[in-house]
Amino acid sequence: LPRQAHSVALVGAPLSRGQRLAGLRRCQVYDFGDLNFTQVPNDELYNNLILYPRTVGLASQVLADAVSRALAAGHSCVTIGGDHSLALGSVSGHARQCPHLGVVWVDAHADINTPLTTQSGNLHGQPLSFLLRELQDKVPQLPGFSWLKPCLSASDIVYIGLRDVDPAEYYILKNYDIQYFSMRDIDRLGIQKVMERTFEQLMGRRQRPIHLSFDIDAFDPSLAPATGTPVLGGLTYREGMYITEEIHNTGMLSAVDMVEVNPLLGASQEEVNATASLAIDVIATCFGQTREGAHTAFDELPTPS
Ligand code: HAR
Ligand code: MN
Ligand code: MN
Ligand code: MN
Repeated sequence: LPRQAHSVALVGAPLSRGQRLAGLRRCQVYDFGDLNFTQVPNDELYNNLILYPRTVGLASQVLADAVSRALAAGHSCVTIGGDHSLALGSVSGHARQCPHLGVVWVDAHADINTPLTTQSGNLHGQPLSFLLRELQDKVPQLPGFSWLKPCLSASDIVYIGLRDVDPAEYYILKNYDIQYFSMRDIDRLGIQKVMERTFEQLMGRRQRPIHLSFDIDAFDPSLAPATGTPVLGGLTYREGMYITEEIHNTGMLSAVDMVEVNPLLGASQEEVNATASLAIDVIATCFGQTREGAHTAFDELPTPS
């Protein structure tokens, strides 16, 4: 059973064509390992609305191969975006190695519009519709997407942090019985119960590898201002750390996406830095950083001579 490996592969995925603002790049963690995504020439709108289908489709295909290779080599894989359309690739590549994975999707948004329900035309609001088996009769074939096979069932997904859900997305969540914990649910239950129920849903019957897809806009905009679609009333720092501590503690974390950190959108360098270091704390906590300090070895107190 693949579980959290003791080495981590970092894949930089500077994909920005799944939304319409320029500038989404990976956070500054390492200066190497960005995939080479190319803008497909003459990438015309699909249906007069959807932006860059061929560019996003091709980049996701390249990312799927990279994630799959990293996992096959025995690493856990962190994909540093980039916008959330890259989950098309990271989840597909992960599922190639771990067909029974479960997804924890931490986000203000549900990102499950179909190409026929999207209002914005941005693909970062749609990745889960392409990945979900149950939705395939509702999803048209987009140019650049022929490689993509749906690899998730509705019961394989749990959302945390929702507070900006479109009408068609709400219809999908309800009709396909997808488990979600909105900010309101976090207010009611508290983050501890939310995490208990998350793992009950995903691992109640058997252990399975976890894919954490973490959109930085899940946090409150006061903490993560440098992002394209901030929504008031998001996660506190403590809730975010509790989520990732608990995910680490399962021992089953296999892949992480960190997405929608956009340095061009901070009002100041301080805002950009705050957003980036928050993203770093999320990733570090996923891999064992604790608020109690237990991750740093310390063997012996010095004795006065
Ligand atoms: N639901 C809206 C749409 O479909 C907004 C989604 C966008 N934003 C994101 N994704 N950052 O989580 O366009
Ligand atoms: Mn998202
Ligand atoms: Mn979002
Ligand atoms: Mn550990």
